[in-house]
Amino acid sequence: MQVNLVQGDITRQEVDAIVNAANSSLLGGGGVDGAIHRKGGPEILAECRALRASHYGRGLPTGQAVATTAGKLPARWVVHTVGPVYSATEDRAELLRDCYRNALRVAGELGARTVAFPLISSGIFGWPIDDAVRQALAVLDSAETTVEQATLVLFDAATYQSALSVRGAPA
Ligand code: AR6
Repeated sequence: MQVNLVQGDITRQEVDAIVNAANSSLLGGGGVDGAIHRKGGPEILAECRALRASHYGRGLPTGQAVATTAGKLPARWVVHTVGPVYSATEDRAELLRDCYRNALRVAGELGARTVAFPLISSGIFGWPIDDAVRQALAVLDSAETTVEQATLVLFDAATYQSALSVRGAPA
């Protein structure tokens, strides 16, 4: 799979599926989650509510992933995943990598060829940027999948520059 880093807003990505850094409630929040629901419209929330009423009565567990429509967004699907809250005393990196693995698996099962990811857990959930990039690339760079292209979308210039340095690409 080809892995690209871009600076931008994930809601504008012209890809088959975008990944949402959601919370277990699946009912929206701030950050990228808020932006996706705001721009995607109420269809996404309606499907999230249906998921809560059926398979995910207790919410979506951390590290797992589930898809809905992307509503009015250019993408066809939103794959919701729940990153771990960063902890300085407990290593939760495996759960963070699970988010990328499971979101990619769900996207592949849907038939998505192109998938955009935000830098999961690196905002409200407090994961240090450089390590968040390392965990994302550890999964994406070695993934065995039918997805052909993954784009890691970094929201601001500083995060994008950090991601380029972590990858060792010229800035
Ligand atoms: N496009 C791309 N990246 C974005 C966008 C955007 N439109 N907006 C923010 N980011 P966060 P988390 C970046 O906080 O840390 C929500 O309330 C942001 O700069 O969205 O996993 C959920 O409901 C950061 O680098 O997600 C959960 O409760 C990255 O996306 C909680 O926040 C992730 O930041 C999840 O926290």
